[in-house]
This record gives sequence, structure tokens and C-alpha cells, in this order.
Amino acid sequence: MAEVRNEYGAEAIRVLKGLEGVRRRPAMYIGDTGRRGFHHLLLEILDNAVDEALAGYAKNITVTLHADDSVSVEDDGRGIPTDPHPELGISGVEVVFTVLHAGGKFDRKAYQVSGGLHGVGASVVNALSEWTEVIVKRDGKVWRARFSRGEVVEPLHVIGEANGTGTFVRFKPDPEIFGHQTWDKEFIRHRLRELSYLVSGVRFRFVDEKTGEEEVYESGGLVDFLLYVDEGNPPLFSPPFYVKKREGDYELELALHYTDTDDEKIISFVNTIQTTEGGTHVTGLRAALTKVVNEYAQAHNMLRELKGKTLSGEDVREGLTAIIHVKLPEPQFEGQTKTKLGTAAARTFVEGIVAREFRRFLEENPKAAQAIIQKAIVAAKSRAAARKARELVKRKSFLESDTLPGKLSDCITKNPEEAELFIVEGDSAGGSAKQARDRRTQAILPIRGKIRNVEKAEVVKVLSNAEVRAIISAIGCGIKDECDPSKARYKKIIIMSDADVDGAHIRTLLLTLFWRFMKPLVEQGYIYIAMPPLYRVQKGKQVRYLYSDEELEELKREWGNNITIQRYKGLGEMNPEQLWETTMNPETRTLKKVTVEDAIEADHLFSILMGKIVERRREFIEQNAQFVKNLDV
Ligand code: 28F
Repeated sequence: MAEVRNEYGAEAIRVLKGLEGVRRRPAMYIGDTGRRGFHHLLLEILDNAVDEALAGYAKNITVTLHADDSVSVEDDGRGIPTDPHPELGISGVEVVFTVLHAGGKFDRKAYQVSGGLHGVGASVVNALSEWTEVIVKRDGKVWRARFSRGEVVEPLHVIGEANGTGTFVRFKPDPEIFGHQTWDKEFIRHRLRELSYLVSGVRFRFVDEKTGEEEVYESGGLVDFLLYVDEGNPPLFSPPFYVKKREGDYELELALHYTDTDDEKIISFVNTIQTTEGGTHVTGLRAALTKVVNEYAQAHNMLRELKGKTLSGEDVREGLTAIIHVKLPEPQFEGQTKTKLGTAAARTFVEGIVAREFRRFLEENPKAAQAIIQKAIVAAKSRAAARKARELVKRKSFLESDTLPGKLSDCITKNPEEAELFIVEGDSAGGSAKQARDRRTQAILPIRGKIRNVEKAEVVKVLSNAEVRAIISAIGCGIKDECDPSKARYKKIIIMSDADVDGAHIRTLLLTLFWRFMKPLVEQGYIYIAMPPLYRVQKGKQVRYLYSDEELEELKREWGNNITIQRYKGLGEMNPEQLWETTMNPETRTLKKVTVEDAIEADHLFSILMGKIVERRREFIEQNAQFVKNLDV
């Protein structure tokens, strides 16, 4: 007597009911229903295509923005199975799109790549989309299924013959859940570029059907990523140290080199998700580097001048840029934004491989070893000197000075929750911002934005010391390891600069300063960019302020002829009332919250703008000048 399967039927029905729960509390599944949650839907579908690439079947992945504001992702993998699922009795396609957490539970052999919130899967995208269309090419046929808000509206059926295989998913996020949001093309480009580095050998294409723009991202892997991040900063040795190793279920890919700067950059990923808060894989990497560099230096008798002292982890990591990507099943995430890897085994896994392989690298590349250790020794000596200077002078360092910078026009409230700091470029704009502001809650700090040529891309040198001191002491939350956002005097720190090349420069500079000296402020969403209007358009008595060229085109069509258009070159052209109304009034302004991605992109731009390779800088500005004025960093 065949075993009765109805318990699976009940199980499937129970789980199918789960999708209504998704619509009732969407934030539980995608974090929020704002811009991040909206884009998370795309990241989920994209991660399923990436899974198929990681499994070794997909080689091309295309993301398309359609004219109706829907988005599609296509891969040329095996195609989602169309035959009835052995346990659930419905097709693999309907399992993936209607069973909650299907991907995780019915795990494919490859790593289940988890979208930022750990792979909630395609079924959540279906539940939160006005409509979803799935087209599968498999077994020589083209199959199609359509869904709406989690429900099947067109069951899976054959619609034609196919050559090749693959999966195509197109969906429109539900305005009932997300309101009317637009796709952030820079954010999508950033993710596709990042994926092209993390999943080498796969070609990622981005198409905007409205404008016809099309970009392709493809790379040779983490070494290309490293060279991209440090574009403009020549490395101390080349080629970089690179290792890719698999041990059981764990896989490590690591590329690192050193540049002639003094900051440490370790960019880390787990299953293609960036771990901005680091974790056990980063701990393992750091431990191995410190151990191996000290062992090599001792063995070659290079530490005499440190009088028996060893090199600290900080000394060894000065000037380091490393990109580490570990893949493991069921990673445990911790931390404020769930982007810190907690899996303990990952530490010993990484430490073991890096110790073995980096030791061999130093032995086989004595010049590189020499450069790394000399740099670490200089760092150790300058740190000792700085410590002595601090102890000697016992003067309040500019971080502890309790006097606020003279140029700060502070706000009246002392409650950080309602206080805002506007960092304004130039004294004239600073002046009108002081007149325009709500002095109860809004503080103004004018700074000069000129970037001076410096021999090394160090933000503190680029922004004159006084500027940096003013910003750091005005915010009051400390820097580097002492940075504690709960001590910040303002809940919003708003960069307000002109919409021209200089404004973009100062914006890049400030974002780099925050990213390198006050990273937790960026990670916890304290930093914003003010969006001053680009145009003031008048027709008779009517006045409109516009923030993009698209809005101008639209208004030109709506208002037809005899209109006057003023293009704002700088904040200083607006009188205080206009500046208040268009850019500072919390009721009417638009602020862009700076994300970690923005900061990393700014850091990259900074290393080009300030990098040693001058022609690269000229080339960059020529290429990007027309964008830089609207650079939305
Ligand atoms: C545009 C988004 O979703 N690609 C996908 C596959 C391939 C398989 C698969 C997906 C049924 C329920 C296990 C094919 N052949 N791109 C995508 N490609 N899902 S999603 O299987 C899902 C099974 O869960 C696949 C053999 N094994 C797996």
C-alpha cells in the first residue's frame, strides 16, 4: 500500500498560507519597506541567479529596468525544475515562488547565497510584488508562470520551444507595500560590479530600457577588485598576494597588497554578502598576518631597532588593503546590522590557510617581505613617537578639547536626537545657511573645500588639520577605535555642497573622512547629503524648484512656453528664504542618507582623485566631469 502523502499536502498548504503573513508584516522579512527593502527584492532574485552561477551552471546574468518600472533578472543556468517536486507535489517553480524559505529548506547543492537578510527567497518577492512573471527554458521547452501578491494567477505551462536553458524573473514591487519608489541605478551598478569581482568568470549586464544605457561587469576575481579599490595608489609590490582554497564545506578567497598610505582597508564578504562589521574571518586573517610578519622579521633579524619589541597588529596592517571572501553553509551573523560573521570555525579555517600560504609568499618574495616589514617598523616607531609626544606634552589633544571650534554656529538644543549639523562648503554659503536655518535645532559649520595637492592620499593632510579638527570636535564622538556614535552631538550630519565639480570633490573628501575616521557614523546612518535644487523655474507668478534634469524636462512639457529657467551653480546664489525652503526645512527638503556603499565608492574615488598616478586623476575628471557635477556619491 503506497504511503499516503497527505501530510505533505497539509504541510504545503500551511506554508502557502505563510505568504499572507509576509504581506502583513513585510519588514520582518526584508528589513523595511523603504528604499532598502524595495531594492532587497531585486537582491533576492539576483542572489538566486548568483547561486546558479556559484553552482557552476550560469555564466551570464542580466538585470533589466523596464519602462513600466518593473525589473527583471535573467540567467543562463539549468532553469528551475518544472516537474512536480518529489515531496510537495507542485513544480519546482511553484516551490521556489510560493513556499516560504524554499531555497534554504530544499537546498540546492551549491551554497545557498543569502541575500543580506539570509535568503528569504523568491517567495517573499512574489508576495510583495503586484505581479511576478517566471519564464524557464529547460528540456527544450519554454515554460511560463505568473503570480500576483503571492497567488498563482497563471499556473506553469509550456508556451514554446527553447534552445538553451535558463531562468527569467520579472516583477513589479507592490505600491500597496512600497508606495511609488524608483530604482537606484547607482546602487544596482555597485552591487553588480561587486558581484562580478566576487563571482569571477560570470558576466553581469545592466540594461536600462528607458534610456538604452547598458553596462557589462566581468572580472578575473578578487585581484581585479583589489586593483579597482586601490586604483590611483601604486602598490609596494606586484602582483598581490592571492590565495583561493577549499577545505570541506569551507572556501576562502583572499587578495591583499600594501600601498604607500597609512590606513588599513579590509573589505570582507561571506557568501557574496559584505560583512561591514567584519567577524571571525577577519579576526583569523589579522591574527595570521601579525604572526607571520613577526616570525619572518625575527628570523631575518630585522627588528633590532625596536629593541626587542614586536610589531603590533596595527603596525603590520598600516597601508594594507585586503579583500577576503569566505563561503560556508549556514553562516551565523551577529552585530548591530547583522553583518558580522560569528561562526567560530571560520576563524581557525582562515588563520590556518593564511599563516601557511602568506609565510610561503614572504619566503618566495623577499622584496615584498622587505617592503612590508620596513613599513611596519616605521609605523611602530612613529606610533611610539606619537605616544611619547602625547605623554610628554600632556596637552589636550584636539580630540579632547572641550572648546568647540570657533567657526561652528551651534544650535540651541542640546538634545542630539533633534540636533542637526550642516557642514557647508564655503563661507558665503555658510553665511546664508546661518541666516536660513532653524537655530533651535540646526548648527552650521562652514569649511573651505579646496583640495590641495598632497603627496599621500591622507585625508587629514588633504583637509587642512584645522578643518578636520573642527569637524571632529563639533561632532564630538571621537575617531577610529574611539568613535562612539552615542556620543555624537547631532543625530544628523548633513553635507551641504554645491552641485558642481568642487562640490563633488568636497563631498567625496568628507565621505572619505567619515569612512576612514568615523566609520560607525556611516554604518549607523548618521550621515546625509543635502539635495539643493538644480533649477528655479518661473511662469508668471508660479515658481517651482527642480532637483534633476528629468524633472526639468517634465515641467517644460507641462508648462510649454514663456517660462524662465535659472540654473543654480552654487548654494550662494540662493537667498536665505530659498535655501531654507528648498534645502534645509525638514518639512520640504530632500536628504539622501549615505550608505556604506556610497562611502566605499567615495573612498575609491578619493584614491583616484588624490592618488599618485596623476594622469589617472586627469583622465578620471575628464571622463566624469559631466557626471561629477551631479555626482551622487
Ligand atoms: C533570475 C533568477 O532563480 N535561477 C535559478 C535554479 C536552478 C535550480 C533550482 C533555481 C526546486 C525547489 C530546489 C535546476 N536543476 N534566477 C534563478 N536557477 N532553482 S533558481 O532548483 C530549485 C529546486 O528548490 C536547479 C537542478 N537543480 C536545481
